[in-house]
Amino acid sequence: MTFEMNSFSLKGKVALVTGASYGIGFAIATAFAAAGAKIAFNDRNEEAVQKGLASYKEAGIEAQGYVADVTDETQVSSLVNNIERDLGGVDILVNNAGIIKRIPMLEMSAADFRQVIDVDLNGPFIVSKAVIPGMIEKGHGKIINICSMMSELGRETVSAYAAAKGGLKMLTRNICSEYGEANIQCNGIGPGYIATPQTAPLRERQADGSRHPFDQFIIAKTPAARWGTTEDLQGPAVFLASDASDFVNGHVLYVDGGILAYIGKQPE
Ligand code: NAP
Ligand code: GCO
Repeated sequence: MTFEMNSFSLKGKVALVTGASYGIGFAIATAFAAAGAKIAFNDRNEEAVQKGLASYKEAGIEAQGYVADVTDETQVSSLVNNIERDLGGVDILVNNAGIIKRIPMLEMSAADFRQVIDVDLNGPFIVSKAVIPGMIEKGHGKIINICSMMSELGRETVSAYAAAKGGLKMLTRNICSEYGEANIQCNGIGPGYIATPQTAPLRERQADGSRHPFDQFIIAKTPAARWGTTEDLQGPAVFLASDASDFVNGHVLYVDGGILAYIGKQPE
């Protein structure tokens, strides 16, 4: 078959992006809309959903927003049923909703650790489980799990997040292994350090106006010498959601400006 740019089109596809009223999820959903998809998103509360709806409207996108916590199986089941009623069955799922708690491991309570695992790992399991039967029925499906540098690397204070995102990488491979035969492709995107509210504390200016030491560290550790933007994730997400990636399965595509390829700057 000859290659057509049309392979990247998402025309008529129904996409659910979780936790997408702003940040990375919002950027991915707007790119999907530009590629022709119908957009559904959820957030934890009505206020966030309303804010999200206003942002989509401003971007000229007619998105459907729903209140649903990804850790709650009953709410997720209603979410998926409501999307089917309003837009049709889900063709593309992006497990984007996530949280981080930056606490040294010895000071972290088991409750905090569990909460991060619950949102970042159990959430993608619960939402994927809810959409896979419909994808099997349709004969196709795309699942994109938003992983992290912490799917590969550790650092001080993020033990729960790293455990969850490392687990998410393996959940990705396992969904591929179990449902590849049903023409479902499950891949991950591993963003590098992206400027969003989640990373805002790491970029705060110091009292003297200088850059946060972590901010300087990331610039030095990234061959691209900058933080990523949410837009940097749009092309890779459209690729993994489209027919152009139909034989790409169980892969994590790191979109990190080269961080994982680089040993780091030698001391002066
Ligand atoms: P963000 O700005 O904090 O946005 C996360 C979104 O998830 C928010 O809309 C949040 O809603 C929602 N959410 C949290 N818990 C939820 C739940 N239980 N149910 C439904 N929605 C929930 O984060 P981001 O930076 O855009 O990150 C998005 C994803 O990318 C996350 O999985 C994150 O771990 C991952 N990631 C981020 C970076 C980065 O550098 N920013 C890098 C790699 C990976 P609320 O507003 O209600 O909290
Ligand atoms: C941190 C950051 C990271 C990023 C991202 C990297 O504290 O180190 O928040 O975990 O958010 O996931 O890919």
